[in-house]
Amino acid sequence: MSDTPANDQPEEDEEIILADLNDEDLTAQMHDDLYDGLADEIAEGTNLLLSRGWAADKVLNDALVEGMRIVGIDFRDGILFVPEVLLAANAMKAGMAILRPLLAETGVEPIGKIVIGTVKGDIHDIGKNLVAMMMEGAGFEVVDVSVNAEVDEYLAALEEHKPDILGMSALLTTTMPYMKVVIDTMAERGLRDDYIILVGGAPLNQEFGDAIGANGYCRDAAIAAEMATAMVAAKRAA
Ligand code: B1M
Repeated sequence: MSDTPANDQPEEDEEIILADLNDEDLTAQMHDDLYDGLADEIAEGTNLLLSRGWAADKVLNDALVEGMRIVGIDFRDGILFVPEVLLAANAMKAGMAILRPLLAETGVEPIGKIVIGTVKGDIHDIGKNLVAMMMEGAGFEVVDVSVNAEVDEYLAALEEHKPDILGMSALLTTTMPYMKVVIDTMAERGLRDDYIILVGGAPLNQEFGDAIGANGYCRDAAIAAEMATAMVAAKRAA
């Protein structure tokens, strides 16, 4: 029996030369590389597509956002887990870092803006960071107020950045009530209806989201990005 690979099948570890691929195959390969969290390859693919005359927003949408959409589906369905998604998000950021100045230059508008942070008393940031990255992948500009965010920090960020969405994360049953403090303070100051408010975090559920007056409870980062996209589109259409 021969130990050579069957016919024309490439060997498992055969190196793929991105520059040798046509645009369609390169885009498909970038989806795979994003899925596998290969930041260097994503940066190389992004530069290659740009060098072939692709507009920055086309590279963003067809190569990166589409790749991240596939990652998001498998994350939602339990096929990919947090470490893989963080690597994919990191790879996406490598491409975004190249595209960001070009997008700004050509005046391509983000589809919306979100201020996001983990609430006061809570330093869990992995889920919040994933949501931020997924939001970036979906085309949002993200302002991250980090962790342990007090109501005044949220309000200052809303005032300064004028986002469409306020996103809040909480991982502790002791900190999740603080979301209501933020929403109530916004209501007291007549700001509540100016923003779409999305909340998430492991101990939350839909009932809690409804009870505190959020516009949406997001079970995971993929749902958060989907919900944000749909709600901003609806707000723009209204
Ligand atoms: Co802590 N911790 N922790 N912890 N920790 C939990 C949350 C806990 C459930 C563990 C347990 O006991 N089983 C428990 C809470 C119990 C409770 O409240 N009933 C707990 C505790 C008790 C604590 C301490 C109090 C422990 C101590 O010191 N005695 C302490 C509190 C510190 C503080 O915040 N003040 C503490 C500390 C820590 C570490 C620092 C060690 C570390 C955090 C590191 C970091 O974040 N940089 C940590 C970790 C890692 C966890 C667990 C193990 C994992 C959390 C995580 O990152 N999950 C956690 C147990 C668990 O949840 N299974 C636990 C992965 C992440 C991707 O999921 O954050 O749920 P998640 O985010 C998801 C969704 O929820 C949603 O999308 C994300 C992605 O799909 N989502 C949003 C989240 N935020 C969103 C915001 C949105 C939308 C969607 O806005 C639009």
